[in-house]
Amino acid sequence: MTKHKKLKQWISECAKLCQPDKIVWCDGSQEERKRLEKEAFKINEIVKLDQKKLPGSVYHRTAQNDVARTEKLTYICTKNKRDAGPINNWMLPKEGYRRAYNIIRGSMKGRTMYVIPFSMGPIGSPFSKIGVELTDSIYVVLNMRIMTRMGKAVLDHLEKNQGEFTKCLHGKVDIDINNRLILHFPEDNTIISVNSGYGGNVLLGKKCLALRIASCQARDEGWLAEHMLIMGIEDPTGYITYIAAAFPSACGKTNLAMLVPPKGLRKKGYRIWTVGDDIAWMKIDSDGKLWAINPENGLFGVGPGTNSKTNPNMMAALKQDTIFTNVLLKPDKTVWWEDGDPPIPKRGIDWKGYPWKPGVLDENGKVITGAHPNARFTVPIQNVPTVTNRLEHHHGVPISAIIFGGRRAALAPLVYEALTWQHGVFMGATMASERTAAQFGKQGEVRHDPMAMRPFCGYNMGDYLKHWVNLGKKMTPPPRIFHVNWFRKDQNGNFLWPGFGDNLRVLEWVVRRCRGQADARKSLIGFVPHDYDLDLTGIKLPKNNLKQLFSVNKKDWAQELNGIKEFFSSLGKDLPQEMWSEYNLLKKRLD
Ligand code: GTP
Ligand code: SPV
Ligand code: MN
Repeated sequence: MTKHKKLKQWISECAKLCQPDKIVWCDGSQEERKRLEKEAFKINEIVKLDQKKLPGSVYHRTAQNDVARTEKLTYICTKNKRDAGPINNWMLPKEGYRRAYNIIRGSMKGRTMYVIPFSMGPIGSPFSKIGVELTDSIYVVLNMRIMTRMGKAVLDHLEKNQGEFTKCLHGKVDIDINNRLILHFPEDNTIISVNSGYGGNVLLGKKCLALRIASCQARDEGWLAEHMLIMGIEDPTGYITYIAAAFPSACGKTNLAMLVPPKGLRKKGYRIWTVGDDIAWMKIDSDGKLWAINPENGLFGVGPGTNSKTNPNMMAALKQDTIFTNVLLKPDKTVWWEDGDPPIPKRGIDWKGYPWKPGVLDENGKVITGAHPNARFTVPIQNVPTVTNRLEHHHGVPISAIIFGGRRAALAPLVYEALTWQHGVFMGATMASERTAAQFGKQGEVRHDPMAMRPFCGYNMGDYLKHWVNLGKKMTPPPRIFHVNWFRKDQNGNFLWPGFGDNLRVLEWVVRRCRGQADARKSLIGFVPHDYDLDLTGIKLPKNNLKQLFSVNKKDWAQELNGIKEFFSSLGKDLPQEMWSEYNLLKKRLD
């Protein structure tokens, strides 16, 4: 079985609890993949797609009640409530284990329990963390194969060092939303997920380990685990500047990380390198600089809206070896989603499994979509044409700028730069965004989402912000911090900024700021580019748009300040004093 004592003991305890018929150790081989796919085809857990048009790709549908992360059912279990903080759902560890064990007990009778040893980060890197996920879902195994480095090499490494690992237990049970729980035990380095089959709830290396558990480890060990993309921007001289950017779920990380430079900038010689699209682990190295790795090995991206115009690199990546979840299945055994590549199919089977035709309305008069708005694809990062060659480098890449951003129809300008690190932390702490389909709840509602970590910070939000403030003092110098908003709209509800590839026009200014090559103007809220600092060659942007994109409306900001005050107050006395000082400074500037 294994020479790792603790692992052996934990697995036998879980087997006794869940009572699977069989235990299968995953080695990560191609033979294993073929075998598991075959088994899953047989029980209809996945569907084989046309192997000429989409070689190596498969299709999966989740239960209708199980299409996004369920934040209400996600808990941090700590001995003291204070450690989970005012934002997280909290439970006592004892209570958490009792409830989860009662749900999962005996639930794997007649099923197989798969053992997945996986590494977040290159195996053996000082950044990396190992986890072992036990699951009764072949879909989870097939996804973990893509999303992480997994199998025999990881187990060998773990055994050699008798090292620590995160215990990740997942059981589908009955996919019953009323008994669904996603529990994190940072004090025990343990995760338990029951009654779900949706990515963010069950690919336990991703949000659960690499953010919620890792953020606690990062607090204790002095680094950062963040909901950020990482990309390299190569300028015309061949110099690559690396940036990390935090946007809430479904707000553009994947798209930005692999953007195609618009013609003018491409001609100048700009090139993009994709390092990661969702998670960044960042550490201060002996040079006093912040270095980052992407702990993942694949992308779990949003389908709808992805097409050859908005994201040609992703469309190229999806040509093979992809798992498509909750998209439209076409009669020719290929796939499609809303705002995907034309033509719109004449018919197909929708994400719920029903026959579908475009334009048909439901009983409420709403168009029935072929794909769920949070339909996703799972694809190896090596498929992306712009993938960096630094992915396996144990030291990662040096980060020059950190970018925060959200989906704000009003208020936030296209881009502005923090005056200091501490001001930048305040900008991140006061981020707000409209809710998207990536999580259950009222869509479009603006909510505060500090550093895009509201659903993912595994400890007290106040302590988390204090950690950010403190780390800034240890770097020489710290990265510059920026805020962007690709989603500002005009009075008629149209986006003022074209977005996607054109976002590089903003990033060019960011990069040039980092390299001391670009000027800025000081506004009330931070540094902004002069009109002449943004290269708008070849873009058809109405003149008034730029003015609107950068307008700072005092009345709107006064209202924003009220919202910030209310939000900060809700964080209680754990919020670091530095955040209130920045609040007062901004208030003074605006008065
Ligand atoms: P998660 O995987 O949930 O963390 O999301 P993400 O942050 O990676 O978001 P993603 O890049 O998948 O984009 C989500 C949605 O935003 C898609 O529908 C995109 O088409 C849309 N989007 C991305 N970038 C832009 C942009 O610059 N402008 C506009 N208007 N829409 C964008
Ligand atoms: C997100 O919701 O931020 C995602 C998708 O990246 S999930 O893995 O489901 O959390
Ligand atoms: Mn995400």
